[in-house]
Amino acid sequence: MILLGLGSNIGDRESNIINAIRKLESTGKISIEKVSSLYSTEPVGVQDQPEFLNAVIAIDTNLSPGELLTVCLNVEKTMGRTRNERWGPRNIDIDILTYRDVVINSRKLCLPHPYLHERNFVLIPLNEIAGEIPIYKGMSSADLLRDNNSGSSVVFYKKLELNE
Ligand code: GSY
Repeated sequence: MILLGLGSNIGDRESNIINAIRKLESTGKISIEKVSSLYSTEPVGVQDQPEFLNAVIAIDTNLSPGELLTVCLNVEKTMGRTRNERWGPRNIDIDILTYRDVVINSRKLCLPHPYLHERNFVLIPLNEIAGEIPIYKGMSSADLLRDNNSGSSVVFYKKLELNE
């Protein structure tokens, strides 16, 4: 399974996430298989910034991990994403969380995503669409959430409707 995390905390956050998913699909190289709900999430890292909306999607593609990263970065760029502060606010963020069972540790890309297992804003939406998939040391999001009840606040916001 290939899982992407999406987040936004500037502007129309819901439209930003929907537009990003549509743009990924409109490349013609990515099919969207599952989409989680949107969650309102407490900022992690720099805390003095607006709340995020986060979602996780499952996709399929013949793109390699590196090619997929390029597509994600291009979508961010076409949406006007500028990379200012490392952990700061952003209109859109698209992270590759897992790419099947591929492991990569390069300067440009680490797979699985290195913070995947400790971020409630990823684990909770991921658990909605792929709760049984091993994502970290053989553990699933369901296992990780069971062991971790001290994380940052994540609250259901609304179902994500792509066809409106
Ligand atoms: O790495 C994703 C960007 N990001 C987020 C996010 O998407 N959601 C929350 N809640 N906090 C975050 N901190 C960073 S950086």
